[in-house]
Amino acid sequence: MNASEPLQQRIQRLRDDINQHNQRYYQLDAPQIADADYDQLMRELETLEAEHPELITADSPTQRVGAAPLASFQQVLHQVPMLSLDNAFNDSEFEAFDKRVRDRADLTEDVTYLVEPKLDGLAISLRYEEGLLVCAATRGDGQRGENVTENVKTIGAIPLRLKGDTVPAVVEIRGEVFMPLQGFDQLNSAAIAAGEKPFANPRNAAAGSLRQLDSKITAKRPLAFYTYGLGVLDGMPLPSSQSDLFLLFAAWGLPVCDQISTAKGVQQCHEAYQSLADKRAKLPYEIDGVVYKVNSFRLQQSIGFVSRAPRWAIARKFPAQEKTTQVLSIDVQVGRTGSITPVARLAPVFVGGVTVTNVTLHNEDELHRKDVRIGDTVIVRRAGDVIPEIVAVVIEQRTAEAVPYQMPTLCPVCSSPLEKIEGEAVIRCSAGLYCQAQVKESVKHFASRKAMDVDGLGDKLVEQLVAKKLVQTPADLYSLTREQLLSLERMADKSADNLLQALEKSKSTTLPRFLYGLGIREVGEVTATSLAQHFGQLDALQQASAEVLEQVPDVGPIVAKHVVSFFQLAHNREVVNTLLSYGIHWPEVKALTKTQHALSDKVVVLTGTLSSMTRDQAKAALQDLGAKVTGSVSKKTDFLIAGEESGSKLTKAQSLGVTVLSEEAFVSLLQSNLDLTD
Ligand code: I6G
Repeated sequence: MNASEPLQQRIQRLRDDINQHNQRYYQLDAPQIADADYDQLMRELETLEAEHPELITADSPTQRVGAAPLASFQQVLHQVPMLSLDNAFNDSEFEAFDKRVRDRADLTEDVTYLVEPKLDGLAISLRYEEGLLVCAATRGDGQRGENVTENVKTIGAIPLRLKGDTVPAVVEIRGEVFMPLQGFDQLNSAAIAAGEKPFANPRNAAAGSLRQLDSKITAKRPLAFYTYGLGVLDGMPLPSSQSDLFLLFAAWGLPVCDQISTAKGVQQCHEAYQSLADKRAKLPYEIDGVVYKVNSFRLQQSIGFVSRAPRWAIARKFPAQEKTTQVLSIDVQVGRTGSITPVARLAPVFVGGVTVTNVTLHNEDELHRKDVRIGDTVIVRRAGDVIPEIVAVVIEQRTAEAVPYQMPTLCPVCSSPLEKIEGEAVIRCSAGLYCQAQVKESVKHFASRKAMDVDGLGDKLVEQLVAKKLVQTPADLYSLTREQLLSLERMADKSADNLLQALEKSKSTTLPRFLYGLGIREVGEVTATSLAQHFGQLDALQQASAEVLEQVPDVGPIVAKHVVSFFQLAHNREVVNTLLSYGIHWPEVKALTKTQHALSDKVVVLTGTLSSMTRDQAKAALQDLGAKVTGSVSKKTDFLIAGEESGSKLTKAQSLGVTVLSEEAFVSLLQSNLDLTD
């Protein structure tokens, strides 16, 4: 007889019982035992495993407490890409989607959709091999995410092993990690009580908690999870529909949202949307819309995918939220190039999932057009990740004391005169880098993600470095010493070392990033890329005249003038030379020939508003690569580049199966030689 048999059995029974209680607690919201009794079971299991470490298994509930902190997250390549969803913002956009679905599938009858709330959390992929959770990864860019397995193991709602007899050899479960509202409120109350900064919203709290290098911190955060879909499935046939798949998920012990339903035809879909919109305020978690998916997998397969999203699913977003609040004051901020931006300081108002206290009024014209005055009651709007805005003043509530705001005539930071240039909407501080506000902003810009990407050099740190005069130009960053960093507030040994390492790493860059980081006026990422490709060498660019610069595709007289003036200033030339002397380097720029690039010879249409470049710049960059830019979408169109608020062209492109590129994808395509065609 095997002497360890009873012990193994006891351990297995404890694990089964604990897993069952976890499921009842986290998924069914119906605990069957008191917390103290649950703790007792856990303690017994821990004791037995401590006495017999050879019996510890990867799926034991004791393995959920968190592991040793990581230095960084490893990258994970998604075997099946994690796609995103197209959006519909009103009934008619949803109806157009339904029509496209029926046209593609050649159907006249109503389509059955699975309808689920769109949780405001973050998407994650869970890989189970022979039922055991072996890897959890964030969505990342859809192709590659971060390995957050240790953190995910601490989430009680996520099974470490799938249940039942139907478990496949390999399955990747896609779902949303989120923070329920009650847990979020408790976490934030505790943060405030401890004098720490609270999270802006449950989404940020969930993301911040999941991206902790120390999984013991994640273990303390009240995270939850709902399953929504599938990546890889190996070793069993796919069920016939999305709703059957959810039954399978539940049988495997995965958490499935109890607000999922099916709806047949447009009318029932609208009703399901309205029903969730009505319930929204009472749900224990935040949702920002409703997801519709064609229910039948056979139909889904016949409809297919476009670019980075399935054609058989759509997210119908709830409308932007609006609230009223009071303008407490108006002041101005000084930007990197001295631009003076009026900002309204508001009585804090919770709208669209965040507390809004400041809203930009963009420039003097906008301030006067909206006629926002101190003391006014205003309507504030925020949708999704969009920056909040003042929609209008509630004129009926204006008091006699509310007088129009006068823009200052002197810079609020350095007291130099402000100047307004003919034809420009903005007013600028005339002091250039004598103005400490402009110094701070230019250093922040230089270190930013799209420029030199100095990890860990946040705004607050730059502000301290500039205020203490340790940094006055971007080049000064590279002469910072460990001692200087340690003299800053809240800077520990490890953070100082990490920052020095990040600065060292940033020295290896690309010419477009470096040029963009210099902060030359009107030189965004796209223009920086064009300049780098045209000149190849920094020297050649520095010496170029305005006429020569104007030969670069998206460079007009204004950009050319700014580039020339930038390099004419001795101070700027000195900063560039010092940066190079610290060892900043980049690989040689190889100009791509037109036929090599994924966009060459392609027919491209631009639509919507682009944020990092003008339409003309985008057009010029495309033409330079040999693309043909046309005004309307047809079967011959290869790519539609869709900015914000794209309208009918996007709908048409989707209905014709044209590849749609977001602005981000377009910029990375311009900067690379990837072929994104489906
Ligand atoms: O059902 C879903 C919910 C949320 C999704 C989804 C999602 O993204 C956050 N994304 C995709 C690509 C699909 N369903 C198919």
